[in-house]
Amino acid sequence: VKLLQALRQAFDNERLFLVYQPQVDLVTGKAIGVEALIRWRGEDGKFIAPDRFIPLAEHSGLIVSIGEWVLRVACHYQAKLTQQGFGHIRMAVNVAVPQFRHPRFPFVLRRAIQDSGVDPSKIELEITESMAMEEADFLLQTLDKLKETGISVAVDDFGTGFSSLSYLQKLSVDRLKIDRAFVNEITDSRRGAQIPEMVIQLGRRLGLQIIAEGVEDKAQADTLIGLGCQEAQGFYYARPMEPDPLLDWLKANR
Ligand code: G
Ligand code: G
Ligand code: MN
Ligand code: NA
Repeated sequence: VKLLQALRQAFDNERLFLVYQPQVDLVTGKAIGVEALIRWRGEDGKFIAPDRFIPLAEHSGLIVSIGEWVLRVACHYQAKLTQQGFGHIRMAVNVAVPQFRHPRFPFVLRRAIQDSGVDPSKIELEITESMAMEEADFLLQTLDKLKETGISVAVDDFGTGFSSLSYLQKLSVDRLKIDRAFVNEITDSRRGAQIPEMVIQLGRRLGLQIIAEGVEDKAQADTLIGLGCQEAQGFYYARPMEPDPLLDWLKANR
């Protein structure tokens, strides 16, 4: 309860901010996108991890307001990137279940796009695999409505949830994000590569793009390239950065 109160205050006092982690084309190594990630710096200067406060925000419903703010800031930042000559950079934004379930969400999304002037094809919503399963029927209806705006959709943490294959075929998603737990084991043994390999093949069959998250070294990147994975995100390429350092990084990595 105390942490939730502190979170409310931090949100009201604008002590939440976004960092952006590059996503690259595995073969060329060039940036193709970024993921917006929320950060909270407490009054003592220490960071509180999103893994701690996002679940709290979800249970309390505060995530609906926070999520709207995240979406608006991320859209504005993509529009700024476009002005700076990085219009091709896709902006991935995490969306929590209560946000998605909120009847106003399609409206909130549309307004964030309009107000920022961002090209909606450069906005990608990340929904978690568990959400995709639990909310399958609801998602089926909502996703189509959201996609009318021109955005794309990725399934985050893919491979952790044993999703049924039938929903993947029905849902209009564009990309699967291989969970970093699998990427972490990919070079351990032949077995370690089996799930990523399967996900990549599944993506190919279903016409979905694949991005691997949590890539931390060259061996992992090379293995993923060998498996036919297109895109990656992880500390090997870049850590999440604040807007100005990210722009510098993009300029240096053009
Ligand atoms: O940035 P970090 O790796 O610490 O993020 C930890 C978790 O918090 C991840 O699962 C990520 O999806 C989630 N997260 C980060 N930013 C946001 C956000 O803006 N909204 C939601 N719903 N989750 C986020
Ligand atoms: O669940 P989601 O994909 O939204 O979470 C992204 C989280 O993964 C962020 O908190 C980010 O800080 C973290 N992350 C990004 N790259 C790496 C990496 O290479 N290794 C590890 N351990 N975490 C990473
Ligand atoms: Mn994510
Ligand atoms: Na993830």
